[in-house]
Amino acid sequence: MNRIAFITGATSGIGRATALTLSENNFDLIITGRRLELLEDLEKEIKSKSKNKVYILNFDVRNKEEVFTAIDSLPKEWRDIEVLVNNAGLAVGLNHINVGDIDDWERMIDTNIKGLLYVSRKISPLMVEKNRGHIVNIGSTAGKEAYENGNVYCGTKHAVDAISKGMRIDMLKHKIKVTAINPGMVETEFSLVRFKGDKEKADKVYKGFTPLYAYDIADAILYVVTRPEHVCINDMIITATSQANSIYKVSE
Ligand code: NDP
Ligand code: 8X3
Repeated sequence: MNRIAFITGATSGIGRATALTLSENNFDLIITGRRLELLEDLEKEIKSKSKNKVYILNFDVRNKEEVFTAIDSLPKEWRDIEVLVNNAGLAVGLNHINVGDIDDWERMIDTNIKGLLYVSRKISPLMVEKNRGHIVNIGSTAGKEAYENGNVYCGTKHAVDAISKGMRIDMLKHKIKVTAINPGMVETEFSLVRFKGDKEKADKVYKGFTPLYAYDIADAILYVVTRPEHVCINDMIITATSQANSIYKVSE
C-alpha cells in the first residue's frame, strides 16, 4: 500500500480535486460523501489513470452512527490512515441573523462542526496508535473574519479554526500534524448549495474576477502533506489575487 489519505466530501469541488491530486502523487485513497454514484465515477477516473487503490465509504457526516459504522467497517489494510482531509462542508443561505433560517443554521453546524468532529474522533485514535498522521481541516477566510449575512457560516468556520488549534496541541505528543487551510472564494458547487440550486445567483458570485479553483487548494494540500517529518504547516490562508479577505475584492 502507498500512504493512505481519507478525504471527506470527495464527490465535488475541493475534495474531488484533492483526491485526484493525491492519487497522482501516489496516495491510496478512502473517498467519502453522500452521492455514491459520484464516488464511483471518481474511483473509475482514478483507476483509469493509475494503479493506486481506492476505497469508497458512503455516509453523511452529520449522522454519528453512520460515520462510526462506516469507519469501523474499514478492512485492516485500510486502517493505517496517514492523512485525514476534513473537507466536507457547506454554507446554506445568506441572510441577516434576524431573518435567518434555523434549519439552514443547523445544517451548517451539524456538517461543518459536528461532522468534522465525528470523523476526527474515529480517525485520530488510529493515528495515535501509530504515533503518526496528519489532519488537514478545511476552514475558510470566513473563519478569520465575519462578513455581513455570513453570521452562522462564519461561526462554523471560526469553530474549525479554534478546533484546529486545539487539536494541534492535543496531538503534539503523538507526533500528529494538524494543518488548517483557509481558502477565499473557490469556484465549486459551494454557491449552488448556498443558494439552494439557484444557478443564476451562484454563477454571479464568480463573475468579474478570477476566483480560486479547486485545484489551487488541492495543490496546497499536496504541499502540506508532503513536507518532511519535522515540518508542520499550521495555518494557511489562500485567496485569489483579486481578493484580500472575505470582505475586500476587486473586479478585473
Ligand atoms: P462543494 O459543494 O463543491 O463540495 C462539498 C463537498 O462536501 C461535497 O463533496 C459534498 O458531498 C460534501 N458534503 C456536504 N455535506 C455533506 C454531508 N452532510 N455528509 C457528507 N459529505 C457532505 O464545495 P467546496 O468544494 O467548495 O467545499 C469544500 C469545503 O471547502 C467546505 O468545507 C467549504 O466550507 C470549504 N470552503 C469552500 C470555499 C469556496 O469558496 N468554495 C472557500 C472556503 C472554504 P455530497 O453532497 O456528495 O455529500
Ligand atoms: C467560502 C468563502 O467568502 O463565501 O468559505 O465565505 S466565502
